[in-house]
Amino acid sequence: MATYDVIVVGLGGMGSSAAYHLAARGKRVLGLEKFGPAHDQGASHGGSRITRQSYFESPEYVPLLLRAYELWDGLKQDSGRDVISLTGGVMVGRPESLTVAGSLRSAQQWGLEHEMLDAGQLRRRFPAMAPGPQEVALYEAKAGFVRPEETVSAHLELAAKHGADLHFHEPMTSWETTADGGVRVETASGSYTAGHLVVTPGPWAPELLAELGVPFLIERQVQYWFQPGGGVGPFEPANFPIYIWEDADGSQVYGFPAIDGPDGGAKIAFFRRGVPTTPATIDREVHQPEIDAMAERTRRHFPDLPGTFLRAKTCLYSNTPDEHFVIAPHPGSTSVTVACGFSGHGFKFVPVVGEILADLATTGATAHPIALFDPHRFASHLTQG
Ligand code: PYC
Repeated sequence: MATYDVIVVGLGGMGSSAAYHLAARGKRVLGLEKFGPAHDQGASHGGSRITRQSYFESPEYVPLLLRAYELWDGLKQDSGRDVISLTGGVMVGRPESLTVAGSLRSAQQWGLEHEMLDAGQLRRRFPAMAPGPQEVALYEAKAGFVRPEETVSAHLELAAKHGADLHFHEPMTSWETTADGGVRVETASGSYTAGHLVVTPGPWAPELLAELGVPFLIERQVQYWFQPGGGVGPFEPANFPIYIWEDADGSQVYGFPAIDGPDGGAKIAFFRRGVPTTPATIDREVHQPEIDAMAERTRRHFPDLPGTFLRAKTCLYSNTPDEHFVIAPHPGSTSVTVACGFSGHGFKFVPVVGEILADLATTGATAHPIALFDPHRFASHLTQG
């Protein structure tokens, strides 16, 4: 039976980062992953994820984002991979919308650089955009995108370089605490012990962490790529930022410039409003009425963008009821740490979540502010540990 300091179960965005941070601290790490490296079955794929600092979800995320940005830069340098690019970003909607008002609140509370643009200014700065007369935007130069597959690969490579054992196609079948205060993890091909277990299950949280009592909603989401009709120029990263655009009914779309060259198209997606599903039953096919609905919404904000439909790809969100994360010691065992429920906005935090998980796994505490992510907020049957 092999023995480690820490076993990390799930090597997607969060788990690969945790494995790296732990191994870089000199810990003996085993990483277990159900699929292959940087796979497309969960939520860490699709070529791009938004990053931004003026966080409309809550100003409480901002200190984590500031640290994440430092770590993104370090990851880019250490791995030599293009994991982050800052294109600037606009949060668009009516002034009172969550997207605009929430972003402004965070920017003001934390003194983050930003500009407010009215509809005319937005149209002049980014001619591909067609805001309505009552819409405004918060522009943030430090917004941009991160590359999920590159990021997972970078963390896995660096973790292995620091000595982590990484086992792919080897799902955990069970875990238990041991008499010496550690954990034993079983898989179909092995039995492993460690001082600590970190579980980063992504959309498999309802089955792997049912005892947390968090009412997760696993949601099917679709990412779409369209080739602009009037030429790609206005959508190139130099001319077009990442965006989140909220309509008067509160629905949001988000998207990116054409980041993969002249033929790669520009990605856009609805934020939330997906169909409840499970990783085992998700319909991975994308149907014509869905493409038509996305094209219609796209045309409203960017008249030239729907041009030609290129492709679409499903992914899975793991939503909590309040759309805030779960990052905490396991309520039932001090030798287990959990991170899940990233609710469709977690990837930009990947480096700092890895750092937090390494803190919790090695010392039981972290200096990062994570009170917002305590699972006790959902589970009335859990007693405060
Ligand atoms: O990660 O910031 C994000 C995001 C916004 C909309 C979709 N993802």
